[in-house]
Amino acid sequence: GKGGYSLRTRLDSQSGPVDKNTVQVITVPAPEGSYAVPVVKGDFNILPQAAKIFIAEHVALCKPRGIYICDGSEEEAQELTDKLVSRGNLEKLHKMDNCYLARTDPADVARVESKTFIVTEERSESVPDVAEGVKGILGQWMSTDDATKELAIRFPGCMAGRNMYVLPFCMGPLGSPLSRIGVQLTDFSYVVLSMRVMTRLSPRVWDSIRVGEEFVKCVHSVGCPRPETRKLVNNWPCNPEQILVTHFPDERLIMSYGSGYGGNSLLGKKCFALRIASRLAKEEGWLAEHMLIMSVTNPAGEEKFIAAAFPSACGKTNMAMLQPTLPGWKVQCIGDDIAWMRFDSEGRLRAINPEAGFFGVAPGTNTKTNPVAVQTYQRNSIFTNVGMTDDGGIFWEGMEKDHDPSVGVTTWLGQQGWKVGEGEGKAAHPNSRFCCPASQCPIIHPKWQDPEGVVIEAIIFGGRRPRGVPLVIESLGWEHGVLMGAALKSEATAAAEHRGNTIMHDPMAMRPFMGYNFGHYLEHWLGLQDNPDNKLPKIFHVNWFRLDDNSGKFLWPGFGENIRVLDWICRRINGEEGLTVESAIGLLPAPGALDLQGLGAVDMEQLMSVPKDYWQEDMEETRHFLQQQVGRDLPAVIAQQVHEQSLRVNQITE
Ligand code: OXD
Ligand code: MN
Repeated sequence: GKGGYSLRTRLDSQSGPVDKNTVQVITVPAPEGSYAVPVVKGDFNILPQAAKIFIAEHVALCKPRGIYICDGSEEEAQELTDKLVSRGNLEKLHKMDNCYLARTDPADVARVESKTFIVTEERSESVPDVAEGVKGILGQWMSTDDATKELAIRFPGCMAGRNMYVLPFCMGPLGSPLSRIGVQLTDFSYVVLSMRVMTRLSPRVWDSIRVGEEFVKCVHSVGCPRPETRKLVNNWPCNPEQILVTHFPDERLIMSYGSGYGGNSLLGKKCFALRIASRLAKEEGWLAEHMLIMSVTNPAGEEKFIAAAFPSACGKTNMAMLQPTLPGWKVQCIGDDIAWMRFDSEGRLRAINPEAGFFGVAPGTNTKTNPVAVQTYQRNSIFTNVGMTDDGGIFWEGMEKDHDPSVGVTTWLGQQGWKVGEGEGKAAHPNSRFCCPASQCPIIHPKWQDPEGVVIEAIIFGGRRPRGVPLVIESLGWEHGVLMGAALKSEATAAAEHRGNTIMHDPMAMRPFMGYNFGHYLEHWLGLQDNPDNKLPKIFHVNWFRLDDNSGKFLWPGFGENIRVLDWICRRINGEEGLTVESAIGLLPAPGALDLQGLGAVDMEQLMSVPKDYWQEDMEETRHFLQQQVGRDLPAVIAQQVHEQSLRVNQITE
């Protein structure tokens, strides 16, 4: 490649005997002489050459004690599960059906954004040209040289005494032209079990590689070679001081070290399906976005597909599984976190969910906020860092009404006898998760695995905005819609280290997941309008979280009642007239256009108001943010959109 990270070793095909009764042994050239390793499961010889080389290079580097080639089968999952149970990494949840609980080292509980980097030759490929003296928040760049050095400190010998699991996986339905394949190497079987839920883990991927399909190379190590020098907590292997998550988009390579937790270790998700994929998408003219995909069907049976981007922990999973309160309406779910979208030959925007499972934030999920998710995770699911009830069920904050208070809870920290309302601290970590197969979702869309994808007709952006931002706004056009996404902000959640009430920028909900320069990303979005054949979806902004200025209570009930907003959006897609009034910040529902029947009192005037002073300040802040953070890479079209909206805001008469 362009001088990128590479071991430059060769596999001279020294694989051992193929006799079923003898162990296959692979010998690879390593810096200090050849290194031999047994294949403890699978047949190395039948793998495609490109995969053999990838594995051999990393065997030479990481020095595992065995190679375990996964096939994704039930039996394999059972074997790995049993082993993790016997080692105390997993605990069976007896009240549920084939469900397990994992407790991590409390030092390994979250995506580590500060240790996450995009590695390219040129800085400008990865991050925008920020203003002098400004710390960029739209991704972090590391030079190839620095990354090579950092990895050389960590990876050599990092899998000593552990198996290297080899996972062939597909993001998106197997065989779909919109899907992409990858191979992950990992030294932690919890990661194998989770990847088996979240991706299509299948030996069919080897066939695709054999016929020359490009695969994303994913290398993951918990960074705990044996004999262990670091005392494990909860027997959870990790190396928090040394965490490093690096992406090499030019080489389609991810190298992640030190963490066993979700986004850091399930490399198909954020690392591949967002960071690497957004780069692929830029090169190839499609979109990889942090968006749910849902379908909404009205009482007349008319169906629309919608994609929606919200920053983490804004209720994206809840919205993807919304239970409409309006009679006759139906919502079905295609995905809750990531959308891959591409215009087809007829100019329709086709979307697939690249994932096969839900990896949802547990706290706050209950039979009221998301009854569908509750049904989905009753079987074949892995819970991480939640509380466990004495009768072998699960518990977390927000589940109080679904829980018998006389039953004790063991907290995520292993503290026994914790009781609701009495126990100190929290039962579950705020970032605790459920990991469950999407196929179990009772409202999963029949087309959720359709290789063609579904046709997206609206894109929704949203965030937690306690002040100033109306319930729903329709953009004035594509460019204005891209500004809505670029200016996306949300209130920091209590789970984060940031102080409450701070509103943080999270452009396109992609701030932690950008795979390349955000200015170029905006150009890419704007460029989609250059093809006159493209049927661009309408763009909206929603805010379920506006507070009453006097009482401080939510102005809008949210959850299932959000169908009323989706109803309006669907009618707007159909081009229904008379539904809007123009405001300085976009089109708002005309009085009476939202179906509010049976809702009780809602202060629509406050909910829809566009306060001049708030928006003057907001536009100034947005302009400043884009200038500072995107700097010279900010497309002129977006700067112009900011300018025009500022002028409109200045003309508000109150
Ligand atoms: C997630 C996230 O886990 O956005 O989906 O953090
Ligand atoms: Mn997410």
